[in-house]
Amino acid sequence: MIDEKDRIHRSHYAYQIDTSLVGKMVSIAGWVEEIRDIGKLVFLLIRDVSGIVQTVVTGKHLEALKDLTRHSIITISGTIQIGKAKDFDVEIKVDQIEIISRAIQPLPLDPANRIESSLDKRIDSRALDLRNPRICEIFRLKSSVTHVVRSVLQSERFIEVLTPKIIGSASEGGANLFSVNYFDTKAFLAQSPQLYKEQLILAMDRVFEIAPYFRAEKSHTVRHLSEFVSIDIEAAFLDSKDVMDLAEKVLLTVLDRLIVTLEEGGSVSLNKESIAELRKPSIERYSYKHCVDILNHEGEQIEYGDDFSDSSLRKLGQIYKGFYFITEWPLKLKPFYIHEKMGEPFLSESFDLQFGYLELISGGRRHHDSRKLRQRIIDQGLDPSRFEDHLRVFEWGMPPHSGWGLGLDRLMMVLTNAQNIREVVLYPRDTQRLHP
Ligand code: AMO
Repeated sequence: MIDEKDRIHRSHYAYQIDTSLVGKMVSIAGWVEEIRDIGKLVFLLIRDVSGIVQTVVTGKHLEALKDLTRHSIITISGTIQIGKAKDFDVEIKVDQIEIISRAIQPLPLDPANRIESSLDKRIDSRALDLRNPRICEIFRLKSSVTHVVRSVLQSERFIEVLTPKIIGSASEGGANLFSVNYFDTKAFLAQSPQLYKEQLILAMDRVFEIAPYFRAEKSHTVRHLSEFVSIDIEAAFLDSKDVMDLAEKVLLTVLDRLIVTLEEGGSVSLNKESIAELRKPSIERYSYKHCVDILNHEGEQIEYGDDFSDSSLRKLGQIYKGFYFITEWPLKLKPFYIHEKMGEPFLSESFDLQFGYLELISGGRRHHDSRKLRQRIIDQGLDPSRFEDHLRVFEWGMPPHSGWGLGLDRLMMVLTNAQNIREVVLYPRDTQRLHP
């Protein structure tokens, strides 16, 4: 039988080591962030996912440190004592030490950030990059954000679903599709859950999905990836305004929860003031027509019906900082499933949610009449025979419905003030990157 004293296991995470434990034996496990050799003793700074602890190694235990490299995985048992270092109230006087897994030297990057690495280099070695607590925090935050979104939507009676990612025909029109060999035929990677989420409200009334989607985006920008995560909702008997209200509720709840997290001192990668500044009582709504007028007034030359170029959106983003909706886009700029505005057939019951120049959400009311939907597919130059599986569902009693898709990665850019979407995606995929 193994004597309990000989067993090295983790009794505490770093964040739990404090003055209340002085005189107690603890065992921690983590990686060596720093080795400070001052002769008769060595200070090892051990980091784990929760924080950092100082440990003091003396006497016979120094032998174990021969060949020890930074970032090696180590377990340490010892007694907590009051420390003299200004950064640590307490330290662990080492009684037992085991080097579990040695890290090579030199490592491809220094997660402690003493030597700065480019974003590309960091992504090349992402697993190691995440040992930087600021970077790891972005992804902990992303996990909290999806948690909050889920709880808001579930409290509104939405059912979480997962729709196929390998599909037989395009969901958003033909462009930007990745094709894959699917046994003896050709399949595609889903660009969005659009058609499935609409079909599901036939019986399920309200559905949402949080999942990755795939677009063969040729342009290399700081806001487009070939694989991105979207939060999609679809709801029966709600109109465009209703689902805009819901988007606003989701967003403001996310901001409120983040503000609470920050007040509790819970995040290193967020700035409380900047999040609080984003949290307005409500989100302004401007019509497309209003935005065209404003932009033309600012010297842009836009005809009603034109889409906004990148430079127009950047100008608009300078005028309307923070979150705002652009509503009632020209119908011709919107996908076939979007419903026209009642009484104004050239406009649509649609909206985008912007943050400055960045589009975060698009959504709107959908067609629920199968004949109109078929006609819109034809009008957009698409082949209705490719949509038969979808169109037949609309003959089984389809309720009026609306929905939206929110780019989670783009939302994380806003919340963490990242200038490049690749900062907030673990393993980004783009025209130039398929590894790691
Ligand atoms: P849309 O194509 O506008 O709408 O996509 C919805 C949201 O997803 C995000 N997004 C992207 N993020 C990163 N990289 C990309 N290549 C990328 N493409 C889109 C954006 C965007 O606002 N079916 C509709 C939604 C709906 O009407 O319900 C759709 O897919 O934040």
